[in-house]
Amino acid sequence: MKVVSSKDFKLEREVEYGTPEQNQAVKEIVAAIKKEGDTALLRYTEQFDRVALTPNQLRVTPEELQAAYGRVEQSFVSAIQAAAANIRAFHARQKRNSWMDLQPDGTILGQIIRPLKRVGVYVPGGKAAYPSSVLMNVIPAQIAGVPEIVMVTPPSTGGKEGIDPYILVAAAEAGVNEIYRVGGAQAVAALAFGTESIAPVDKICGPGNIYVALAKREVYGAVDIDSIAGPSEIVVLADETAEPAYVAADLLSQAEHDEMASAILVTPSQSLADNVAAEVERQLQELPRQAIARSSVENYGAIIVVESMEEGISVVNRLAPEHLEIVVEDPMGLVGSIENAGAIFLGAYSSEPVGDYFAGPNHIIPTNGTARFSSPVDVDDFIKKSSLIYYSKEALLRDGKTIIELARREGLEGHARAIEIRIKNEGKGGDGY
Ligand code: HSO
Ligand code: ZN
Repeated sequence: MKVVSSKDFKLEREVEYGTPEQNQAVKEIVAAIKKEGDTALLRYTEQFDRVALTPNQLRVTPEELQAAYGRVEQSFVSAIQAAAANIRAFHARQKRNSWMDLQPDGTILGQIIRPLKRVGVYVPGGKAAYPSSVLMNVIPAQIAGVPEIVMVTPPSTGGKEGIDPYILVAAAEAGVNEIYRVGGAQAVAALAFGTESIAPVDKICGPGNIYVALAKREVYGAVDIDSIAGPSEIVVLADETAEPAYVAADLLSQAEHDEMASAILVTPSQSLADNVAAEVERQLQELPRQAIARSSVENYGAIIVVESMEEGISVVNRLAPEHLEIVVEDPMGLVGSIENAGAIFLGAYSSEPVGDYFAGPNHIIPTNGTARFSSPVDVDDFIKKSSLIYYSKEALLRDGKTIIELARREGLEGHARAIEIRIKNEGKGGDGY
């Protein structure tokens, strides 16, 4: 892992928008699903996933869901249950209530908070098929009160046996029982527009490959989508009190996600920098996903030596990382200076995987610098609000002239008259003025 001074560090970000061919393919798939429904969905599933299904095989049966429990360890079920309980408790604190403000003149203003009615969660296959992400998408939606949560996942995430049983168990534990064995852009389009077998949803969330990401962009507007997640990122801000082996392990924990994941150490301590570099190399040798993690740290990783902790903080704020670990003598003393970070882990024992799996906060967190303006997934992502306005006659007569002034300034005489007709009819002396 390269050790550089802050002056030599250049921040490079890449967002994948897909090749023109990929964009074209996704447009075609979405259009076909919209037009042909199940017929196109089954055709693409056969073409891309090499699984031939009939319409009534699309949905996972209750027996299959139950059978998945027999294919996983009981210790896994207990672990998922314990994680789910923590994630529920954390997200329960985010629930908002509708509110009304009744003013002395009788005016009532407020917001009605309602859950979305139907949400679709995409669960990818391949190296990013994480049961933990099922919990992180489903639980906030449930706490928001979403009555219908459906899941789609490619038909062979568990190889020849069908869907990965760990994914099915996580879904069942989270309380999802409407699951369809479809993936890719075709699954996203089916969720957005509906087919004979799958009713359309209001929002689609969950990570996926480039085709899934492009399909989500393509259907956005017809339905809501979550943000398009980039590769995982971790920044560790540490001083000389940090244990190099722990820091190296935490950097590698995110580097192993993806060749394009980014793991960065920022420190004013040259000796910590050198020791972490050596530790990363030592631990890499033993890591099962060495090839992925090595490629990540070599291409997107860095150890940045800064002049001071103040400079370190400013580097962190510019990076705006998905995950930030503050491993210094007094982490609480620094936390107030961190303006941009999706999740902040404090001290030597708050290792990043604690948050990935267990503590309770969501692990779907803004990447690619977007923590500057956005937040981790939470209950608010699954609600909508309606404004509530009640004006009494007295309030309208009082404010009417002001409203008319604003309407005429915009050249909207119809707006002005909607108010004026009431003032004329009901105001003092009949003309209202
Ligand atoms: N660190 C990932 C989430 C995850 N980690 C899932 C393990 N499983 C989000 O950046
Ligand atoms: Zn992770």
